[in-house]
Amino acid sequence: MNVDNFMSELAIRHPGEKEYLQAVREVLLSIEPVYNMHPEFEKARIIERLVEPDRTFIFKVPWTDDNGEIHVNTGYRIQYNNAIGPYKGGLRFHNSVNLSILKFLGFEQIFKNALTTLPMGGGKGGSDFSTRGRSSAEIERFCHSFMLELWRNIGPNTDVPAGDIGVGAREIGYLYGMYKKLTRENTGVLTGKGLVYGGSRIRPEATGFGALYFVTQMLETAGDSLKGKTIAISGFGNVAWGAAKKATELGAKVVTLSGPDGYIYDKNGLNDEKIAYMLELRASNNDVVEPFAKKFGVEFIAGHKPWERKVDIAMPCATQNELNGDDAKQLVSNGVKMVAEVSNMGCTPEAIDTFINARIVYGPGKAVNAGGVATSGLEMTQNAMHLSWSSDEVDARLHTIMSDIHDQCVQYGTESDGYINYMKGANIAGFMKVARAMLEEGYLG
Ligand code: 2IT
Repeated sequence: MNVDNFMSELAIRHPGEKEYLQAVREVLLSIEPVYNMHPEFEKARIIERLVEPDRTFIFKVPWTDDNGEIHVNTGYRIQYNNAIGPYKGGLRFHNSVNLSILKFLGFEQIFKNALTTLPMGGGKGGSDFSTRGRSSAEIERFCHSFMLELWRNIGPNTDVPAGDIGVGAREIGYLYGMYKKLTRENTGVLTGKGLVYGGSRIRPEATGFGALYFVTQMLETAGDSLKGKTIAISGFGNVAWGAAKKATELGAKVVTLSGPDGYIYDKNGLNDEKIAYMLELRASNNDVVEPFAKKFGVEFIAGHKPWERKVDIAMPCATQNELNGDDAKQLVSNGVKMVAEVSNMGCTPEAIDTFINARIVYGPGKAVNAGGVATSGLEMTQNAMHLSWSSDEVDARLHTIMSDIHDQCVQYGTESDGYINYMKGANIAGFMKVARAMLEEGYLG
């Protein structure tokens, strides 16, 4: 395989799908040497089969607002690859959603899920519907309409959706209610459910907590520790909340949060009260972070990103391509020690190159944020066994999984100078598992 040639052909087949092409290119560049050492992969056309989703559902989602006006959005579910388990991945409700973004997310999800050690394939879905400014009743009607189409294509052993940006416990509840109504089944077909109807303990915290367990391991491997480190976090949603909570608990100082409107800088670091307020702010459906600065009298820098601050660790927790090449240069010149991507594809290729060339430890999203989907996998296990585990039990399993992912990155990503290229490690480890399963299952697998 030659990556450039392959990518040129793929770009012709899928014109304009820039996020999708970006995600595929990153993985192919990492795995190229390994791939070319295994002629059986080339012969089985593993790459050609991997980059195309098994199938994609695109459907109309009509709904009515509180004034009785009719709106129409587009709904999607991409069943990408089920070589190692049922399709698994979140639903994103945001006005930026399009096919390219969901394909990039679904593609990433294949490798991420493989890294978790649990039997889960890759999928993703969502809609260009935004919950911003919408009442709960409107969101409920939208979710019902979305599920009226989706339900035929999912199932606890075929495809198990969860949340992502814009889809939290409230949306999962409405979606689950409708699924149950239509199928007359209560089989836990979604994850991220409320605790009282089959959700798992620690699932809301899992992405952020898992990220911090991973960061702790990266630091320990580099002979360092989290205590006293300053951290820049972007976003202020569920993922940023979990990360801020665990980072603070482990003795680090979180000094920033951000929204589409700018970022807040809190030189003293967040405390429990401020972290708890993040949930309230998110639940207000406002999508802006400035009220946080107003409430606590901290600095707000409109229209800027947190990456201009001098910190030890940068943790993008918002969305794709939120940290670009210039941001990376700024962080490096300010002496950043580590970058842990918690959002999916949070760093642009230029940013990643900048970190790796400067030999700064960079943890890619598909490893760092895998605790979220891993805990979804644990929710599936509990549902299948008709029981629920304690927080300690789930947290212990999450610890073990994150540490296993870290080991896989070290195994496949350690370079000759001793630098651990976590991106390469995660891509190769995830790919090898899926590729082997596809080989064993034959060309339709
Ligand atoms: O990007 C992700 O891994 C998620 N949004 C979570 C997916 C899941 O199935 O829990």
